[in-house]
Amino acid sequence: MEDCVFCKIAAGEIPAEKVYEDDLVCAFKDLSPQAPVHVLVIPKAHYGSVTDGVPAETLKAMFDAVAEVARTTGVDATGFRCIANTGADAGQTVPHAHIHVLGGAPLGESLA
Ligand code: IU
Repeated sequence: MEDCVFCKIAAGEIPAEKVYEDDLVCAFKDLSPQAPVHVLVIPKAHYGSVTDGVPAETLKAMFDAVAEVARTTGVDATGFRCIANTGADAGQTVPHAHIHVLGGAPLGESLA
């Protein structure tokens, strides 16, 4: 989608520190990390949120990417949090579906 920052990151038009990529999804380090490990997993195609008609195959690819990121960053051993802020009350600021992967330290009540 035109003027969507995450579409541009997925397309490589805006630089980001990508840590995983396949045909359907990519994952990159959050610009403003809220934990030692803070990665965003996004579909390459544009959906406004995780509940905006994302096909099952893409949702599976997103969670497979979460597992892969957790494994490669090591947080699978210590625990991590997945957050998908959806809509205004949740504080979603970027209207492109994404899952935050947070870990690397005890997270307490912290929310992305
Ligand atoms: P949220 O769930 O929509 O609130 O999260 C959006 C996240 O995207 C937030 O943590 C930002 O720091 C992050 N982000 C980014 O990593 N790179 C960007 O270019 C932009 C936002 I815009």
